[in-house]
Order: sequence, then C-alpha cells, then structure tokens
Amino acid sequence: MKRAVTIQDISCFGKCSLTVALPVISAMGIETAVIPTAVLSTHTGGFDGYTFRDLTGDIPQIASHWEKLGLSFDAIYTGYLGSPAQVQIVSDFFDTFGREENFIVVDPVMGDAGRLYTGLTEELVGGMRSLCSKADYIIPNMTEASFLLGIPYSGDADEERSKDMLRRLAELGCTYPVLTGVRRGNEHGAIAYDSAKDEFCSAFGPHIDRQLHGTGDVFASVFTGAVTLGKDLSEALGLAVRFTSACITATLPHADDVWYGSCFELCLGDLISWLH
Ligand code: PXL
Repeated sequence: MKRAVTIQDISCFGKCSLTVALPVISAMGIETAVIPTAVLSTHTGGFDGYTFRDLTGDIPQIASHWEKLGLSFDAIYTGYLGSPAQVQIVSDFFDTFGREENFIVVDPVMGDAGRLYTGLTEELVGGMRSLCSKADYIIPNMTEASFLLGIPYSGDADEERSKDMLRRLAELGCTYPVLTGVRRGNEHGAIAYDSAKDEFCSAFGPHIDRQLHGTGDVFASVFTGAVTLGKDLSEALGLAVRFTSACITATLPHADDVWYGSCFELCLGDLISWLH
C-alpha cells in the first residue's frame, strides 16, 4: 500500500485543507498520514472571528518521533501554511524525509482573485518561493503564480501566457509546475510543464461561473494521489480536472447551503470508480 503524508492546517468547519486532503487521498486507496499545522475554527475566507491555534512547535517533535520509528513516505504534500516560521520547519521536514525514490508536492496556498488570504504576508510569499524550489511538483493558481513570480496579477491567463508563466515557475527550481485556473474559451482547466522534457500537457472541463472555497485543495489532493499511484503527469492532471469539475457541478443544486465549500463528498464514489 502506498503511503502519503500531508502537512496543512485543519479548519474545523469549511471543507478545505486537511478535511479535504485526508478523505480524498484515503479514498484513492493510499494510507494518509497527517501533520496538522494549526487548528482553526473555520477557514479564513469569508468567516469573521475565526480562532487560530498555531501548532508550529509540534511539527519538529512529530518529525523526530517519526524519524526514530523509521517511517518513510511515497509522497509528501503540503498545503496552506500560516507563517514564515512554519514554512522553514516544513522545509526541514523535506530535508529529513525527502528521498530519491519519493516526491514532494507543494501547493503554495496563499490567495485567490489577485489577493493574499487574510493574515498572509509578503514574507510568507518569499518563504513559499524557497519551499517551491525543493518540490518536484508545485500547484499554484494564477494569483499564487503571480505572487511567486513577483509579477502583477492580470486575471485569467490564456494558454500562451500560462506556458510562459510555467517556464518561469520551473526556474524557481521545481521540475513539474502545474498552473490551475487556466481559461480556454468556455473551458476552465490546468496546464502542467515537464521541464525535464520541455513538454506541456493540459486538461480542461466546462467553465462553471462559481467560486467555491477548497476546490484548489480538492484538485491538489487528487493530483497528489494520482501521482502516488504511479499515474503520469498528463493522467494525474486529467483526473484532477475531471474530479474538481464534478465536485463543482455536484455543488450547484446545494449552492446556498454550502457557500463555505464544495460537495466533494458526493463525488468520492465516482473518483474510486474512475481509478478501477
Ligand atoms: O483552501 C485553502 C485554505 C486552507 N486553509 C485555510 C484557508 C484557506 C483558504 O482560505 O483559509 C486556513
């Protein structure tokens, strides 16, 4: 059985980060270890007065216990990280648990629609940039890619501009940058760049005009699971776009109830069936 570890916050209500990554990757038949980096009462997008308990100090202790146990992971996947100190500690985790035979996915969760999420700073952007240099795969959306590259956000990018951004993201030091939120006419999808082969691949689905929290986490979780199962870049991208698009579609009838996240739970059965 394959084993992944995912390092991100647990937002107790709101369907993102660990409450998405754990069920999705587990449903794909992969043992999923977790390191919660912080406990929040809700995610930070659209809720007032959320609580935030920082667990940064626990991460090195968990890592050193795991090191003593001799644990190893086929995949290491990080998402939202709340502070530059946390980014540094996660970087140390990569040094301890990264191997020639495993891979690292950094989803540089920092913002959307041209803005950083509440509480995140330019210093965190700098830290995320160096974390990306240690990753095999990074999965920014357009906003995050713009912050990583230090260029102005200019809304939806077309394929040509996306490819240019991907080449520049690879220069940060990761082999396979994946850009999400790419528009192509009436379609919405993602483009990935294999910098070792200098090849691009892409996957698109119908554009649905609906912004939902946590869909980036859904995408990154399926993508990570697919690569862990041995799928190639293009297959992993296709599966992630297909599942994310299915989750958004499944949410539309419930749109008023679930303003805080997608109904990904309704699609887990499909995801399992697509894998078999
Ligand atoms: O879905 C990304 C995410 C993860 N974790 C926290 C967040 C967000 C987005 O707003 O606030 C705490």
